[in-house]
Formats: sequence, C-alpha cells, structure tokens
Amino acid sequence: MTTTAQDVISVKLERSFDALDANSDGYLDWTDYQKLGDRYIQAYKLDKDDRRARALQTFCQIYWLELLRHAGVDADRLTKDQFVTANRLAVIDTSRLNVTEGGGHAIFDVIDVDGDNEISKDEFARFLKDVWQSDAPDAMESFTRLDTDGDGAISRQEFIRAIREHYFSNDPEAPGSLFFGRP
Ligand SMILES: [Ca+2]
Ligand SMILES: [Ca+2]
Ligand SMILES: [Ca+2]
Repeated sequence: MTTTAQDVISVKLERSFDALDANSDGYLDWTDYQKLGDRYIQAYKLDKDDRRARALQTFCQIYWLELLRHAGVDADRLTKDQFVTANRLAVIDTSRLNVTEGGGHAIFDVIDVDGDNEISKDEFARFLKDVWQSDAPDAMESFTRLDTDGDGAISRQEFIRAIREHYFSNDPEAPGSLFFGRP
C-alpha cells in the first residue's frame, strides 16, 4: 500500500492524540488541552495573570472549542478518529481561529524568554528540558532542523513554518509536533 500525503498527516495527528491522552482512555477532553497549556505555564513559572500565560490558555480554549465544532459532537470529548478529522478541518478553517499562526505565536512568545524575537540554542535546550524533561543529546538535532537558514537561532518565521508543516506536510518527521504534545 502506498502512503498518501493524507495518511502521513493523519499518522502525525494520531501520535499527537496518544501523547495528549494523559489517562490513555481513548478520549481527549478539555482537561488534556488545559494540561498542554499548563505544561508551558508551569515549566516557565509564569504567573497566571501573565499576558503570555493568558494568551496560551485562551488559544487552548478556542482550539478545543474549534475541534468540538468541527467534530460535530455534542459531547465534551473526542475519540481518536474524531480528533484527526476535526484537526484536519480546524487548521483549514481560519474563520474563528488560525491554529497554526495563533498557536505558533503564543508558544513562541513563551519560549523566547528574553523577547529578542528569536529562539536561541539555550532557550531551545531549556524548552526541551523544562517542558518535556528531555536532555537527550539527539533532541538538539531538532534545533538544527528548525533553524532552516542555519544562522544559529530559530526565527519566528522558521518556527511558524515548522508548525504549518506539522499540519500540512507529508514529512513524517516535521518537527512542529514537538510543540503540540510530543517531545
Ligand atoms: Ca483521556
Ligand atoms: Ca530569544
Ligand atoms: Ca534561523
């Protein structure tokens, strides 16, 4: 069987589902999205009133509502199939929320601790360590992949592009998944 572009994107989304389904009961609910936001907020010790924390939480809330709307379910939880379908529709429909840009900027603003509009190697290492408890040497390889122009820092544009690739590209290893539930 040949793998179509569509299959690869679904496989990436299925992996995100597994990573986000903290209690492994086969459903995602709002608490799983809340945890995704909290993971960043706690890792960076952001005050709950901090603008960046509020932006990230608001993004997670609207993203979740958009997934429910696109899944067309009345319940407040999603199966894996519903999650994959809803995500594929939600990233295309930017009427209420632009998932890739909105989420990308909200996460970037948190990781770029010194606010110079770039993610340095140190800032990226901190992200891996504090958000995902990962200090594996090969984890830094994703820094090199994200720094597509090779200038030693991840620009906002490079960051957003990686997130777009996660949702829209055939590449099974597109590094954007790093930021949505998979280390
Ligand atoms: Ca669950
Ligand atoms: Ca920076
Ligand atoms: Ca760069």
